[in-house]
Order: sequence, then C-alpha cells, then structure tokens
Amino acid sequence: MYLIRRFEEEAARAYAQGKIGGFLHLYIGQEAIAVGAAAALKDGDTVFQTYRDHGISLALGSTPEACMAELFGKDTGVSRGMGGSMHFFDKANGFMGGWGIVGGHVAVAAGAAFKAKYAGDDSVTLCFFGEGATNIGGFHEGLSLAGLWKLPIVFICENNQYAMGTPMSRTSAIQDLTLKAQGYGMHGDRFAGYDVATVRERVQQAVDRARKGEGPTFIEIETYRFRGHSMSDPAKYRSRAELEERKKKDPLAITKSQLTDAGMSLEAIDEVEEAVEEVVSAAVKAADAAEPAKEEVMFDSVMATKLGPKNREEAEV
Ligand SMILES: Cc1ncc(C[n+]2csc(CCOP(=O)(O)OP(=O)(O)O)c2C)c(N)n1
Repeated sequence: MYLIRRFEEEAARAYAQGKIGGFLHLYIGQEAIAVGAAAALKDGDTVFQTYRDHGISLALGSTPEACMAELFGKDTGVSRGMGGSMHFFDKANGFMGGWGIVGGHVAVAAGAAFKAKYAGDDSVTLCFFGEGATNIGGFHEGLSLAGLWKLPIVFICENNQYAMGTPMSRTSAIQDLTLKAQGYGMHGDRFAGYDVATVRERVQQAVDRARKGEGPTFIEIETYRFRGHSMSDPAKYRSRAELEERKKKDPLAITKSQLTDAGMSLEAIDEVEEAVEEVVSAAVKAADAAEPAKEEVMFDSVMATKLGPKNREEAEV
C-alpha cells in the first residue's frame, strides 16, 4: 500500500514536470482495496480495472519500473509505452487492463469469466469500477449475463463518492448499490474499505464462492480519493473540511497503527518505507533513461490473431 502511495506521489510530480502525457488518475486513498482484493486471488485469475489502474497493477505484481515506464511512454512499460496511465496491461500477472470507457470493461470481464467456465478451469475474474459506472449500459449487460449464467466473477464497486465532480446523490436513485445486483440474482456485500484485512477477508469469501461454481457477487466498498478525479481536476466540488475529515480514515495510517499495535516497531516500519523510497526512485530513474515506445511494435499489440497486420498481407495474398 505504501508502494502504491509513493509511486503515485512521484508520478504526480513527474506529470507536473511534463514527463507524462495524456491523463493521470490517481488511486491515492483507495489503496486498501487493490491490495486486499489482490491478496484473495491465485495464479490464473484475471482482473479488470478502470483507468484508475496503477494500484491494482502494482498489487498484482507488475514491477514499479514497468509501471513508471508506461506512464513515461517508454518501450519498457507494461504496455510497451502504448497505453499510458489508463491502459496498463500485464497478462503474466493476470491484469487484463485498465480501461478508459466507463463501464465498457464490465461486459468484457464477464466474457473472461465465461471463458473460464466454458473451458472448465477454476479461475475467477475480478472486475473493478466506480459507482458512476453502475448507471451505464455496459454495467447492466455484464451483470445480467454474469447472474444468468452464474459466472465465476466478483464485481467490485469502489464507491469513492464522486464520479468526476458529481456526488452519487445526483446520479443514482438509490444509495445502496447492492440493490442493483439483486435484480440480476447475485449475492451482494457492502462494507467500508479502509482496513486492508477486512477487504481481503470479504473479497476472499466472494472469490471462494465463485471458484466453487456458486456464481457471482457484487461488492460495494466505501472509499474516498484524496486527489482530484485526474491531475487536471482541482476538486472544487468538495470542501477542504470534508477532505480533512476523510483523511482521518487514511488506510495507510490505519494499517500503520494496526502494525504497531501488533508489535511491529516504528524502526521496522521505517525500514519498509525506506526500501519503498529506493524502489520508487529507481523506477523513476529507469523510466527516464528507457527508450521511447517504438512505432514498429504499435500494430503487434492491436490484434492477437494470425491475421494481425504483420501477417495480413501474406494472408490476403
Ligand atoms: C462512456 C464514458 N462516458 C464518460 C466518460 C468520462 N468519464 C471518465 S471518468 C468518469 C467518471 C466515472 O466515475 P466513477 O465510475 O465513479 O469512477 P471513479 O473515476 O470515481 O473511479 C467519466 C464520466 C468516459 N470515460 N466514458
């Protein structure tokens, strides 16, 4: 969790320095969800996330070097510099992408879960999205099929209270979002996501159920993002007092006090933090020095079939 926090703080700095192009959506404040949920998975499981994707990619095991390089548009990035912040992708670690279209990935994730069921393997899919996405068509289509076919998938709604600058009270007629999943015949769960152990335990229950063939679960997790929607958002739609109040539930502070209560010394925590500092600054240095994304690999990552552009000419002949 500390790695995610420090990684993103440095990414924000690099963005201000003009080293990162395009958008940058930070996950700061929500770290306990990615880390707790990733801890409930095993090899072979797949994960889908929105554009707010650095946290889960790191939690699943993508290296900070490859993640920072992706932000910098470098060939050594997780998507070889072709995706940038919103489109991390790391198949080796089960990460099937950051997706930019709100709700668009929900049906794709249901497809991945369908594939697992069809192929008879026991893998599970996690699909993350924000509360804003629960109002869009793709969300309902994905949940509808997942519920009907009892797909091995867990939908995780990270309810950080705002969709860009719009509070949920202005976008949804109901405030308990698990009610939306009830309509598709699936289990619902709802809890606060500031304690990483709670997240792991509750996501684990849903993952186990999916793995046993007992169908999907929809989980709504209360959270809060400490930064604006993206780097271009000064977040004027909320008060400083609200932000300060929410920061009292900072998952990192909570974890730190849990660790000291459990007997971990402050020196030992400092050591972890120092190790993270080194990793993050090495990632920035490596990203700075890496080769830019290469034009010749651009089409290789667009199509996966034999009829990808490389072979298409031959096939047409
Ligand atoms: C289909 C579509 N409509 C609008 C947008 C612009 N947009 C990007 S993020 C966002 C808000 C989404 O909020 P939420 O789903 O709560 O996720 P959060 O950003 O809070 O994590 C919107 C409207 C988009 N990317 N895709």
